[in-house]
Amino acid sequence: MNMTTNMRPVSSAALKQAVEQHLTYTLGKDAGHASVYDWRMALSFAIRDCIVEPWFRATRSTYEGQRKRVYYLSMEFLIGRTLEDAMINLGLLEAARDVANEVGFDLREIIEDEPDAALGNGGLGRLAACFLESMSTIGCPAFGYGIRYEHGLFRQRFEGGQQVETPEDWLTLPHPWEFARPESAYEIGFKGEAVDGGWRPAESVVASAYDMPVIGWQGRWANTLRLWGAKPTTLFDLERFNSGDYAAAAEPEALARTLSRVLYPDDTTYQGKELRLKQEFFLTSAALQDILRRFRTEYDDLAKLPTKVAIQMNDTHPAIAGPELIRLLTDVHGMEWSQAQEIARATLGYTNHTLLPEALERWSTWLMGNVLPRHMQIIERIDDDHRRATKRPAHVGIVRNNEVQMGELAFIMSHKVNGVSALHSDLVKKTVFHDLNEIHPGRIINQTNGVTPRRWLKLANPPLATLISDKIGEGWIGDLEQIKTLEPFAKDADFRRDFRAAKRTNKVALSNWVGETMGVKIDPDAMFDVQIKRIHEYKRQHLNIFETIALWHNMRENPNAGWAPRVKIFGGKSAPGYAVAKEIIHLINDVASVINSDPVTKDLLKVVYPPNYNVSMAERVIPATDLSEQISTAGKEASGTGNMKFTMNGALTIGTLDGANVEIREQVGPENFFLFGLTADEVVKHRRNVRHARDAIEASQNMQSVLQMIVEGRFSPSDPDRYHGLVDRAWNHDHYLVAADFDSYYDAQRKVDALYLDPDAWEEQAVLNTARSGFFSSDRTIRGYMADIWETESALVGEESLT
Ligand code: F55
Repeated sequence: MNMTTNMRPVSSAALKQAVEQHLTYTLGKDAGHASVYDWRMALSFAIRDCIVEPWFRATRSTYEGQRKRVYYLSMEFLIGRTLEDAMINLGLLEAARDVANEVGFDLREIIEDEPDAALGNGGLGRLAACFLESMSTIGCPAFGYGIRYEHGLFRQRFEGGQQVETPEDWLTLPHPWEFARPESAYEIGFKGEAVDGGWRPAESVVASAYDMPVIGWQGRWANTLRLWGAKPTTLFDLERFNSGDYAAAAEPEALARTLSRVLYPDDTTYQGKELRLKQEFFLTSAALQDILRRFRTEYDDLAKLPTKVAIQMNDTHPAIAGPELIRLLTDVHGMEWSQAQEIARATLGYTNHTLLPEALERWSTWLMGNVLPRHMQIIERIDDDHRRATKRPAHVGIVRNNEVQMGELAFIMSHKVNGVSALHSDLVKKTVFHDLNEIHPGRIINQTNGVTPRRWLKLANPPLATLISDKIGEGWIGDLEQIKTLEPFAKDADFRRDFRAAKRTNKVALSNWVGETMGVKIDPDAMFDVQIKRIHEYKRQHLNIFETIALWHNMRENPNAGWAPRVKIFGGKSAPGYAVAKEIIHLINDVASVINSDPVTKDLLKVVYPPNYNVSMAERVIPATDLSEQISTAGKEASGTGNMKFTMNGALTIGTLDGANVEIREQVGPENFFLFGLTADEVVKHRRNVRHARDAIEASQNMQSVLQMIVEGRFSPSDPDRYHGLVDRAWNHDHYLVAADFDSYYDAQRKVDALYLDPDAWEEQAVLNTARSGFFSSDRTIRGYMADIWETESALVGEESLT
């Protein structure tokens, strides 16, 4: 079979030859003894070879065209697997399948041998990965900058239903997608003292670059993800070694070893830990030094920086970029203060991903002054300048209560600040940055998130992707707006049948996987009702499990009332130190074991919670989902991006008016979305009533029964008191208004039941969800950033490709 990448046709035979060459000469393995790992490595190298040329071409074109470059600074890139994504974007999947079959392996097995690169916690990190892919697809010249964590997000196991964390070790085996660039290395200082217009650090490490190519759809363009690994500046402090202080002599090595060792596993609460601040500065300083070095090889006037460089800060984690850029421009390159400040501001943009107060980064002035003394001075001067220029009173500003407010710093040092959904951007203006918004009207804008349809539809859901392409051609893959041409087929009974068949194929595959990995039998004809995301009180997995208990209870009371059979599927990790989230996990698992062994409801209800939810698990579960749970307390979920993936894959959503749910409902039509719950405004008002939970529970027979069953120990018979704390919080400290929304949620679920029992009506709505998901492509989001923040243009305008 002949496959065409953009560069040149690659036949199965040619690919096979390339794979065998790598097996022999790169890996030194004999085909007769090669394992799945060996074939995976050989195939990865062969595919990687196909990326290198377009990668070079893109780099050359950017240099030659003197194009403006985008630099996306992020502490997290939640990439998942790379091999299949690369093969899909290069059009080599079928050729690879032939090769695998010929050498006696199943391509799926080879693909699944690759560990996930889990260099992120959740939505923020996965968004960064989708953005990289979209920037390559669109031809936006860009670099991602991040940290090459040796250990990504921890692995999750359940022991007695409780979360246990174990270290993740994706880098134990060689990583075929990276190119080490030891020649691109920068010294990163810490501590010491600020001296007259400069800084004498007391410790330092070296940031050493590792590059991963990021190939866009059809190989039209490729960008680079540059991850920094920490290396000791000197292996040994010789002076200390010679004086006999052996432990102190090894200190530089110790710091370097810890710096890029592990990803902080918190997705909301910031911790104020010194190592985290050092990691943030490590990433930011390495990136900025690299950016300025590259700029200076091409241009001589640093004043032109904002015309050729746009730097985006993914949340406040790299917000030290403001002071660091000023420091490099002034202390190192001799620019005058006010010009440096202007240049930095014109270059930087800041994306806000949360309003939760516990997530807003603040560093004590003591810690900041100790770890980054020169930056502390610069921050104070930025703060003074801003206060004077805007006549703000002394008690507001970046430095408040002996803490550096990183949100305020990022805002003041950026020319644009964006939220990630329409509702969220609105709330950003009204709440966290209310005052700054009045001082700088127009600086806050919205860029609603999106997800890449290559990974989240074409890769994850081959049955549906093929069906769509058969109907409307392949144009939707590179231009998701085209998917709206599917809309008329919602009325076509044959198409609905095929759409349903594609979903069923995915549900059968998921059922088999659940059976094999968890030993629980689930029925592919039951409704698959899914909530997968980090476990957090504001995301309200407890609302979902409470409703599950009520449903089970009512099914038992009246088993023949015409219930729609359901499988409740949960997935997600809790931050290791988040006790309440861990308790919710425990409860879900306890409820699952009771319900799954109940003979009365065995054909009506099952609850499954596969451990260690990650990107690869999402790719398995989302295409098999009928109902998407997006049930956060209104005003708390900045956007959500899982919600968009489900919509694309033809799931219906049950959700609150929160984050991007609002826009999903607008796009798919309110009649094709199950809405429930209080609005963001109502939530604020409701909380003023201190009895809000008590009143709601007393008015709800269902909710009372649920809490009664839990408190009696129905789900923890060996330890009946286990959930007394949880139930007490439901009555008395229900910050996320579970009780207030419970009845409305329960009722909406019964409407879901009714629709599911009418397959034709369900399928019509499901088709419309997919057909109207065009807005949620991250290609659209990136075009928005390019136009409104980065002021860059695609390098591919007027060109089909680079060839
Ligand atoms: C990670 C580290 C810290 Cl210190 C704080 C937050 C995080 C983090 O992972 N945040 C996160 O994932 N935020 C999410 O960003 C998504 C992309 O914009 C949103 O869709 C989602 O609503 C938001 O919670």
